[in-house]
Amino acid sequence: TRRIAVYPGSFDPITNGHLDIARRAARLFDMLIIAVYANPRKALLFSLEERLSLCRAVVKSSDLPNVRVESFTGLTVDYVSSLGGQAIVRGLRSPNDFEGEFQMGLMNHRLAPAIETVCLFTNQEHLFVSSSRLKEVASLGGDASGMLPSVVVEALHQKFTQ
Ligand code: COD
Repeated sequence: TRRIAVYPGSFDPITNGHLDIARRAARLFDMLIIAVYANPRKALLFSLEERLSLCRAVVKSSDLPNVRVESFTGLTVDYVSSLGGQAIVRGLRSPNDFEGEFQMGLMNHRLAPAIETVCLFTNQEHLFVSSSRLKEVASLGGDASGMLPSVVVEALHQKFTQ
């Protein structure tokens, strides 16, 4: 059977940290879906359409033939089930991330015992890469290149000079 994993997130916007997790997870599964959550409980900078199109542009330029980008609403476990998927992929940077992922993973397992959460550790170079911090850096005119795909650097620049 084809092994399908879903990497869900806000991706507001996608960073090199996200991309690294996606690239590594894509090697573990037949298909990886980067799943952009439509309405996370966070203040968003980018619309759903913008977050999707940035993810798609990044995947397209990254030679990841078994990675697709989709959006979803509702429960992550329901979305994974609807695709016939087996796993949820998440990334861990810190004990703080672990706390949140642990709680979410246990809840998701309770809701859907057949779906496993697979957490990958961040690469050291992406340890302090986060969408929220990079939005702050970009909004204040800092240089975020090297931490973000160039198409995202450009999109942030557009947002903050509009
Ligand atoms: N290195 C490694 N991993 C990273 C890095 C980095 N530099 N940056 C981010 N990550 C990881 C994050 O730790 C996370 O695992 C993932 O990448 C995505 O991060 P975000 O911030 O874009 O996405 P989140 O955490 O806001 O996504 C939350 C969801 C949308 C997945 C969640 O709210 C959800 O599942 N919502 C649907 C409703 C639902 O099912 N709720 C019940 C859950 S129990």
